[in-house]
Amino acid sequence: MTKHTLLLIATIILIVSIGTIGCALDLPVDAVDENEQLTEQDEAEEENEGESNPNVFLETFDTLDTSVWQVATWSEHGGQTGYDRCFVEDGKLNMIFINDSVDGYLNAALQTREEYLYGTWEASLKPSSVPGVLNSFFTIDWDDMSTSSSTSDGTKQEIDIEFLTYTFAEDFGRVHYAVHAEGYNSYESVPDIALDFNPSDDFHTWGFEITPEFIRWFVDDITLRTYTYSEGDINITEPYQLKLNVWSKENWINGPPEADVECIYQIDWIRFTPAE
Ligand SMILES: [Ca+2]
Ligand SMILES: [Ca+2]
Repeated sequence: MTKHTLLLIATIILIVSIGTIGCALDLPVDAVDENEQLTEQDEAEEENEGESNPNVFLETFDTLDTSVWQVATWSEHGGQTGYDRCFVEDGKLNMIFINDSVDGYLNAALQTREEYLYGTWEASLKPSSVPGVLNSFFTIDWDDMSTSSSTSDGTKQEIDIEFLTYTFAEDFGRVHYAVHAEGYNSYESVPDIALDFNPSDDFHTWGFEITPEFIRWFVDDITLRTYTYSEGDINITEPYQLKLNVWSKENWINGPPEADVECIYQIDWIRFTPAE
């Protein structure tokens, strides 16, 4: 063999060796990628438990889908709502109240375009830690959608979860529950339910089950209150929209919050599982 042939063989061996090492290095990298994908998929499946049921409504707020949600752009509870204070960021819906020193109360609200009735609502919520604002999660039959003559001719049947942020303290807080309907006496939690944690410290799963006989409110699978229709005047009988909003006033909510401070209410996901 000539020197050139030897050099050629040596070069080929070197290239094959580098290729083999490259493949060997590639293997664990691929394995890590697969693991990462599996982990993300597992997390999504965990968050989307029940997704196989086609009747389950699940919103994870990866985007703000305006075909599902109507973002309020009107004035309500003495404040102007708008897209600026109702937006998705990092997989979470942010709803912001500002006691603006120039423009006054700036609110936020959004509601489903579809209607729902019996079933269980769950939502991962983290209310604002700033005292003096109300953060809500509620049902409202504002409009009887079967009639076009009026857009406010619903029963006003309403089921509330309301956080009054002034009640929050270290390892403590309160949550307000209520049921309303036009022309009927309301059911309200008085005094409001005491909690052994501050709801603004972290996300918790808040929700209620609505049946033809009762309403049951819970947090993280612990039942906090049950209202049986036979103990009051109001039955939930009509389809409703789900709505969330942030607002303030002096009495009851103990507002307003400090001027120009962003009071941020975060919602990670919302799920509705219809009754069988
Ligand atoms: Ca109507
Ligand atoms: Ca989310």
